[in-house]
Amino acid sequence: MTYDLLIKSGTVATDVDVFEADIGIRDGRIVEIGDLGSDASEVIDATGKYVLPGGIDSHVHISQPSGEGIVMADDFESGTRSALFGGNTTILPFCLQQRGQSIRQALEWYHGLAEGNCYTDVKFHLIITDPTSHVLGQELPAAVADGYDSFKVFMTYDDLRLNDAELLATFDVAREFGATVMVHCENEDAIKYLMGKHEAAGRVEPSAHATTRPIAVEREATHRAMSLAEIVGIPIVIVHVSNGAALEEILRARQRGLSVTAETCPQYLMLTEDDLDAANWEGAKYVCSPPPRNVTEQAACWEGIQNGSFELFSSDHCPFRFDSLDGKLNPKGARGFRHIPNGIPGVETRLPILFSEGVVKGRIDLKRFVALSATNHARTYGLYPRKGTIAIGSDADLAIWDPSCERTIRHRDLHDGSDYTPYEGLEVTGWPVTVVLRGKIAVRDGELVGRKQDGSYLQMR
Ligand code: DUC
Ligand code: ZN
Ligand code: ZN
Ligand code: ZN
Repeated sequence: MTYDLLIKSGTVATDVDVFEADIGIRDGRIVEIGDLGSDASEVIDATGKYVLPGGIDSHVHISQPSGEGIVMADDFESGTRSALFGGNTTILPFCLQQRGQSIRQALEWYHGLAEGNCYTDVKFHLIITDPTSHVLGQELPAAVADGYDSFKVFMTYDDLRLNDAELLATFDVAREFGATVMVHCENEDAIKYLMGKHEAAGRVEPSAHATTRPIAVEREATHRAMSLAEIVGIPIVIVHVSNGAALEEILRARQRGLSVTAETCPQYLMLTEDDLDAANWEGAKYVCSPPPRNVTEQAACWEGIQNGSFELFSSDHCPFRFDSLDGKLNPKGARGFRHIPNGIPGVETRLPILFSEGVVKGRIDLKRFVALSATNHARTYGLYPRKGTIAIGSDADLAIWDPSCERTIRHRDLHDGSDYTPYEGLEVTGWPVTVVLRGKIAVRDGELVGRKQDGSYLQMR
């Protein structure tokens, strides 16, 4: 058989198996796996390398309107380029319904931004902020029928949050039409109370971001979101879990029989609230929500990764610049913790960090790495088995990793539109050197060869 592309002699891993094999690709799909000779238009020698499913990052913010005229540091072009260099072939960014906007308007605008500007495949989650009876009765069911079958809701932020009645009503639409709901769990009233206390005491520096959003704020909201899901009778995804207490709530809910999918992110393994104390307002570089915690909670998150309590490991890439550019992008350095946009870049560093800190340091094996980086995302959001695995018939989305490549993470080497990385100076072992998107080489030995027209929108229905 002749292949368009043949990847020879690599160590292939899925979420259940690790084996030496060649992978034969034709018309963008994997057509054979085994000992396949050399009859191909192009051959990649993967001896000594790991051949893994292309990463799927199911929690990414790109070009999301962020209030106060703030513009995110990544559009689809830079965001998907950065994702690609980090070993990803699919990302799932959020299409925000702004208050007063129809879901159709939001989708048209967001598709317009993505069209022709993606180096990876993409599929959108919706963010529902305005669950009027028209939205819940007509717009959302129509969107779900068109394949927009996952949405995020927020319990915090004035511009985004839903109250409990709105959460229940939105969950009910998900139940009726078979959509997947992701919830950002933080108690807004408690945050507001603490913000008032902090400001009255003159505390406006970045570290106040962490102390106004303590663990109890997240734990309570996590419990409440799951209780509401239980009342409605839907499965639920709890995103960006930052600590052991929230995870314990999740385990208890599972014991009661609720289906909960749990996600954590690199920042909760690698950063702490002490990073927010950095001098010269540089603590703003670590402002994300929920905030980084402490080493005890880092260990709890690692344990959840190791024992399978977390199915998903996502970046929550939400990039803002630290310094402003042409006055257009609200800088992270803006004075007053309330005005620092919440979110940090990380779509390119997610997998190298998990590989180095997880696989190389012996905390997880390669199969768990694949599950956390790709397979479980595909299963959770309806992309499996087309995406997220290495199998005959699946899209040939592959990342070829050099497991012994040693690198120091430097912002200047990354490909996103922000002006810093929170992981500057972190030494990692292992990097995805070649990335294949639907059978086309997109990154070859660290060089971009893909084009921004190569990514597709994943219309699954
Ligand atoms: N929630 C996210 O999911 N990302 C960034 C900020 C936030 O609050
Ligand atoms: Zn969130
Ligand atoms: Zn997010
Ligand atoms: Zn730069």
